[in-house]
Amino acid sequence: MLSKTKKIWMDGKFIDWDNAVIHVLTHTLHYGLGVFEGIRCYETVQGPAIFRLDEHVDRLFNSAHIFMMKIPYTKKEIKDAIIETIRINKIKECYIRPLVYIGFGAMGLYSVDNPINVSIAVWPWGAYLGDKGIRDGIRVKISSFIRYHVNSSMTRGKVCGYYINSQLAKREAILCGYDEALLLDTEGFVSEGSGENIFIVRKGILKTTPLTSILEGITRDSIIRLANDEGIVVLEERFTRDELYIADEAFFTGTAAEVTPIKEVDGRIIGSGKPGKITKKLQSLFFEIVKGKNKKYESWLKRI
Ligand code: PPE
Repeated sequence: MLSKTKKIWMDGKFIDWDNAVIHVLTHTLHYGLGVFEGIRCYETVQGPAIFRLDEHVDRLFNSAHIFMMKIPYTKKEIKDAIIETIRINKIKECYIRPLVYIGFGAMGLYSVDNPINVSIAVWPWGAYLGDKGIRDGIRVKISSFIRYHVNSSMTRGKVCGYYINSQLAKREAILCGYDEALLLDTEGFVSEGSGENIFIVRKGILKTTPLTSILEGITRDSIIRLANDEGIVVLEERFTRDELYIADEAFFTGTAAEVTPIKEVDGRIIGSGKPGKITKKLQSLFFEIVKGKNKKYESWLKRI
């Protein structure tokens, strides 16, 4: 169960956690059209810092744009509300969940006159795939469920309904004794995890899925930038599950999952079965940056 904080921002007002409720006929609850973000705020020696706030808020507005939802606030208002929500809850480190949803009004699929509501909640959230997962790596199963075709549910938007596919994949993977699922795209190439992007390393080259069948991950973007700065060659190129099986290293990236090494896929050990050299290098750089210990990437942190 998640730990409560004090207040949740709902349409411009701070509401006590236990009173942050909505009507059962809220449109999004029935039909899944809502957009959201997942952002992390880390504790640093100079106080809490939000990682890549601008990019997350840009993506929230892009998701809403794709699905023709008009957010009744400016980007600045949303950013200020996020910062205020962290301050009012007096929390040093947290996960931040802004949600834009279609409110109570008409039912049925044509809901253009319903209100667009916004909420922002924060709560403490540890390692998504476990501390042991971050340290030693996780076991992954290729899902029997396929990532949506880009023309059935567009993958650039971070949309509520998109996650029924992820939940089917995740449940299947856990039921089979694995830690996480990896989905293939409609053409059979590797796409992404239930809530993560994927990278592999082969012969010193870092490879990640191109953006056509995946969410445009902000952690993915950060890792590409770090790898470039470290002189590691990065290819955004499709690859198959057997290329993953014979990779030297593999890891997942995501706001919740951070940088999580993959040690096994479908019973095949990846590389040495331990987090590889490049994975460890990028992972430690990532944690150094988010925890405010690397001045070079200071512009990625919004200090509050
Ligand atoms: N792909 C998917 C499908 C996805 O949901 C996420 C984030 C990513 C890639 C990585 O994107 P980014 O966070 O920008 O690096 N998944 C969010 C939801 C997790 C949840 O269980 O809720 C997250 O990590 O916040």
